[in-house]
Amino acid sequence: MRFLHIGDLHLGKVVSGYSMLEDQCQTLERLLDDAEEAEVEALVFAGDLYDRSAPSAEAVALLDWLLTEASERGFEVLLIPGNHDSAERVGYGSVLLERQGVHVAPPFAGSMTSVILEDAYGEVRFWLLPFLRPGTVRPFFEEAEIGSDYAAALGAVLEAASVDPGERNVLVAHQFVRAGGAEPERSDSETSIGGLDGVDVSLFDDFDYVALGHLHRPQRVGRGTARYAGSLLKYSLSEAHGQKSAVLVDLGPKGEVEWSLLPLRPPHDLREIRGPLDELLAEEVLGAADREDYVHAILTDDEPPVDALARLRATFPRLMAMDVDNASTRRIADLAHVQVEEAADDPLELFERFFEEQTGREVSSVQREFLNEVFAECLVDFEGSAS
Ligand SMILES: [Mn+2]
Repeated sequence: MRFLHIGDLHLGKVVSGYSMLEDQCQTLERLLDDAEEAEVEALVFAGDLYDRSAPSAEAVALLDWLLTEASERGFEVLLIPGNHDSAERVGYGSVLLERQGVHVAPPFAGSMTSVILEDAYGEVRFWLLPFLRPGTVRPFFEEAEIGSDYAAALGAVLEAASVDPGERNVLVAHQFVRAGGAEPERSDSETSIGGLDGVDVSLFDDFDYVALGHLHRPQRVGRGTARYAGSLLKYSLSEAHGQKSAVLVDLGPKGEVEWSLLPLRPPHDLREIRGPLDELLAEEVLGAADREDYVHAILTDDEPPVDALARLRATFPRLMAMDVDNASTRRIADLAHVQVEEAADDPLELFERFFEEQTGREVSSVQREFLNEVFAECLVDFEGSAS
């Protein structure tokens, strides 16, 4: 059986003020085409379908379209709610959807549900685990010592499910999973803190494949058959350098699992450009890539022109952010580590030293005159309020 494992959709997400809805829609449509082409039987969505637990009307309409389209194209669809979703809202109409081959994990009510699909080798059991917190699990396992321990909570749920390791089993889950002591690679668009909520992948040894959602960078967790598919799009500047993908999984007879990455094809990339402004805006540079992309511009000019932001915006309609990285900003970053060796009695002198550290220049006489005035005013205010 061949299925496609897809990670965090976050439908309705807004990044740096830009709604991602249109890009999400187009990327999903291309993904459905690719899935058809690859003769995939089932689509597995591993949670965070929406970006918010109370999603916008447009986001709901997009998921509605996705499920309808997937079902009409003949795919079996499996989905679970993630930590961004409301399990109840995602579960709306799920009994009716089931009849159309759309299998939604219901809100947790004490046990893990499963769906059986069949292929030439027999049955494959897909276990659908909604995102779980210890507090959600505790009331159903009063004998177990769960407390606030994620591993204990998941362990209790898995044990109660009595997974038959002789069968073919696939787990769909949305948790923070690590392998041994190794920390997975994180992205800025994730909201999990990834401390106490981490569980070890060895908890899932009975499953032939583990389809994970939660972390936004595509990656394996220990073994190659336990994976985060990664998010549908790049949802933060920290993801500019990666490539998003879905995982094409082939289940053979028990014990035989193969996988490969299917790159996602968003209409606009999110990328980082770095250099002096004039270079970034040079025709030959602009001609080499799509200026409709989401762009994070990092200027390295010693003194960026005052109209830099306006010129970037005029060239890149989807400019996400502009930052400056030059000797002066690095010095500021370094200042955090500089110890003040001796405190100056005179605040003006202290400021002049700070100014020099930052800019590499001495305060000019005109600047000193201005500073004198400002300091005189401030110190009066300060001494006035102190009394
Ligand atoms: Mn997520």
